Amino acid sequence: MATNRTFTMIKPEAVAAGNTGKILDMIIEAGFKIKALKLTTLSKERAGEFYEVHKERPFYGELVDYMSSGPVVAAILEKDNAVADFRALIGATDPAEAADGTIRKAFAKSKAENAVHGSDSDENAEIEGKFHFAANEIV
Ligand code: RTP
Ligand code: MG
Repeated sequence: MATNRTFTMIKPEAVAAGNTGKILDMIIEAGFKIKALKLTTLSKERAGEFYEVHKERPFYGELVDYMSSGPVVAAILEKDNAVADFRALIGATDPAEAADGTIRKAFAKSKAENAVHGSDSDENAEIEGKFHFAANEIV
């Protein structure tokens, strides 16, 4: 995957609340092109693997339970400076600290249930995209 791509998931509580369309609209309006998209449910095992980097953190068990609690929408997005620009669009992890106009400010319920994931580096964007999508599912 090129370095102008990032990976996102719309997290279970945001999908369940019916916010998928509004969140995708904000992403597209911000200039990102959708290169892959799917509705899927993560098993506990897959959610644990996805967030393995946080294995030693106190919230890991809660995070795995949450991310496997219902369908998520996974997507690969393309834009110049995709990783950093998408992190800016989603806002701070804790919605109480997220800036106005960000997706988390608009839709996150709490620091844990915070509506969206965004890759934190080009390297992780590629790993995470490949974790969710086969080559023939990416345009
Ligand atoms: P993400 O990876 O999902 O884009 O979120 P992030 O970079 O902003 O935050 P990160 O530190 O990577 O944490 C991953 C996710 O774990 C949950 N979390 N809960 N209860 C807590 O204190 C806590 N801290 C983090 C959130 O769902 C966070 O997005
Ligand atoms: Mg993170």
